[in-house]
Amino acid sequence: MATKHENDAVLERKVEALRPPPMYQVLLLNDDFTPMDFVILILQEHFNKDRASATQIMLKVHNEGRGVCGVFSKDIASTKVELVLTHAREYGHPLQCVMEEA
Ligand code: TYC
Repeated sequence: MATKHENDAVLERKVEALRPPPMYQVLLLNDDFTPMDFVILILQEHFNKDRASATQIMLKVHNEGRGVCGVFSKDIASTKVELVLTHAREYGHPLQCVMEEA
């Protein structure tokens, strides 16, 4: 027979199965060195933004310090962060990209 503790684990698994998976925002952070045009390209290439909305997001980051690029599952968000950071470092820019639970 299952112990009380085992029953708790089974209940928690059932609750988890019903809850939608947690989602994560991917954000860009401002810095003084990354060129504005490079940030716009990042938003177009990695987050599927058109030039107008990429420009808006870049300016929001520039003026307010951070801005949301998109909301994704944990694995996709984490891969986006890694690809953006790799891309930025290849071009020698200090651009920072992070993820946060939405
Ligand atoms: N602040 C940068 C500049 O003046 C532009 C910039 C925007 C950098 C957004 C990073 O995430 C960023 N060139």
